[in-house]
Amino acid sequence: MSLELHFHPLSSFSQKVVIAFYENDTPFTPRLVEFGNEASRAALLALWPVGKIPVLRDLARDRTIPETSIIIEYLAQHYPGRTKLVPADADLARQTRLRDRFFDLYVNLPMQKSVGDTFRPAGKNDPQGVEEAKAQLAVAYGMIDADMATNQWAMGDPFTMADCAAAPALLYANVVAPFGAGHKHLAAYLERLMARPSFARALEDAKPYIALFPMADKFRATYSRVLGW
Ligand SMILES: N[C@@H](CCC(=O)N[C@@H](CS)C(=O)NCC(=O)O)C(=O)O
Repeated sequence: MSLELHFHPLSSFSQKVVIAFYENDTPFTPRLVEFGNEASRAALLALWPVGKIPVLRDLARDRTIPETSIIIEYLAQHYPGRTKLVPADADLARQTRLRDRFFDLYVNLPMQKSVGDTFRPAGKNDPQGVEEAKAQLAVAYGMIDADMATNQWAMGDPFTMADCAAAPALLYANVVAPFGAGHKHLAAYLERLMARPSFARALEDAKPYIALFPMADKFRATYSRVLGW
């Protein structure tokens, strides 16, 4: 198989790319990255010294492609399928990229900041940083809720790269900082995302690893009705 994805099924940015693969039934060989395993980490760093997952290897073209948005653009260009993850129209493509960046920068990263803080050694926590991250999430929630009052997906009708970015970011963000009763359009959007077969399949892949998530109990309590975990 030409495509190898170095990733972890629990990682939000990995799920973003896995959704893109599953949308178009694009075959790939999964390569599990385990940050706690020195050999696994060294193999990742040899591919991409920044050390972030996921990273795509395209053996047919001998290319290494890091960064989720770039990976999805690469798939859309070289392995297109029925779901047009990046619209052909230049204007719509730019709007898709804006929304994709929005979910990465203003939902996924502040969510990660809050989760990452729980891994810090005692005395090294960053409560102010976490507070700022949660304030950022609150702003993003309000903006997404307003958009989703009239939209099915981030770009309206078509499911795009922006929805791939939104799904895992919102899934975990809702555990870290629950949406609350005032964001019913946002909550309905996450429900639609979770019902989307590509994301449902990515979540099944993540299920065996959920105990590794530091807020696993809260995750199960939040989603037991929908996921049945
Ligand atoms: N901008 C990157 C972010 C990737 C990212 O933050 N991945 C996380 C996992 S969800 C990671 O590798 N964290 C490990 C670390 O920071 O050491 C992308 O879009 O690919």
